[in-house]
Amino acid sequence: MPIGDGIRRNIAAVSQSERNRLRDAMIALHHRSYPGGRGDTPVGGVTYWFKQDEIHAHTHVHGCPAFLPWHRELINRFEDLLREVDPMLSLHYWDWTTDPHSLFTSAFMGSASGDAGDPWLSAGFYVPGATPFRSDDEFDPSNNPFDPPRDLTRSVGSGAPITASEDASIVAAATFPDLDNLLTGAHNSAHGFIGGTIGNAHTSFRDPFVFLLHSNVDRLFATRQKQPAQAWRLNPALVYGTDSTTQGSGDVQSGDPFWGILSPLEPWAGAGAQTPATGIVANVQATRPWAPPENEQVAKDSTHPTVVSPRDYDSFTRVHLPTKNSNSLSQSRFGARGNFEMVVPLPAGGLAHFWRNNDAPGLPWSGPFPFGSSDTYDEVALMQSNFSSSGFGPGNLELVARTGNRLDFYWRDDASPLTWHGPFTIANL
Ligand SMILES: [Cu+2]
Repeated sequence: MPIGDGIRRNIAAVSQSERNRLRDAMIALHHRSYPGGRGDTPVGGVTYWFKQDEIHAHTHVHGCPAFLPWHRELINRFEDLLREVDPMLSLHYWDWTTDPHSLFTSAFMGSASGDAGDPWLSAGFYVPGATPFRSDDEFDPSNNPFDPPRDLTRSVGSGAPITASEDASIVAAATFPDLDNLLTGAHNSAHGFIGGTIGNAHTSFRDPFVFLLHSNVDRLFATRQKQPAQAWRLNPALVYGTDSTTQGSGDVQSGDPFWGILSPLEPWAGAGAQTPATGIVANVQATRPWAPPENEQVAKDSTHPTVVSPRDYDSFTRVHLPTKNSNSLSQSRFGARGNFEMVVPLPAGGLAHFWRNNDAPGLPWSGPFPFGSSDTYDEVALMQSNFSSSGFGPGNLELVARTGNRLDFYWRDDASPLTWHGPFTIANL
């Protein structure tokens, strides 16, 4: 599992040394601050770490259509900050169908019950008895995001909060509103299961574990988008279904804002980015540096390609693309122009056929169509011959696949139903 490949992994499978680097990068974010000082309006000098809680508190994107895309933007930006510290890192996830207790140590996420303690206490993520301090009431007018909270607590339940079959229902959700509903429910249960600071929607982003939890929320959203033959879920115009035209309304100060898919992603878009066309959520506080004097606003909404396209997770189905000089791609005589045909080894074993219709508008690829033995192949060579099952062409596909020192032969009829035959072992060298 190479560090630095950009893939977000199940944190349970990540090495201790990489976990240490992730922890150290989070702590380093508390040693970097945005410009300005505590008494500025809007407040300046907030550390990159405390900024996460400030962002969350100034927007409260929950129970509304923008919940999933907004949190995707938040964690992607957080991953980018981690990579400013250590470019090799990815924001890994907690698989909430598994018991997280092994993560709650003083070397990684802190205690599972009571005070979180180290590593966060000595890093200053919370300061018992601090004055001034950030209270748990987000709407307390004297609350300043510059200040530390006085505590960070947990009361992790036993076992795991969500079952594999619940995850499967989330991924199988027919519509975006169904997905949003199911995933919100599981997410709420996961927050409650960890308990303490993360169990309160107003303080949850004071606990670093929230990013491992939200990476998993995002992974399930992404996994549904990446289901085979559902490419429309990666299309900004289609992914949100009947939620696509929802506008913002409500009020952050009331604790009940409603963020639509048309809403700009706040606070990064700047407090003035909302218009009657996007709908308006009232009382969004200006948040630096996406406000004067830095003015680093970025105007995006949930349909922006960087929000619709997920980052990479280890649980996606993926294929090993050929890296050697294997002729796994060729142009056949199927169709008028000749389709492209490709066969690649699957990481879990077997082979998969893809083809591109070179006569259709948009030149669409189809596949993967798995076939073959369960052996893990290293490379393949593919061609179309003038043998013909139909008797009159266009020609069968012929394939040699190598696993270790063994060469296997497969062939596919050029007549419906286009069946692959094999493996027939050619040689074991
Ligand atoms: Cu959450």
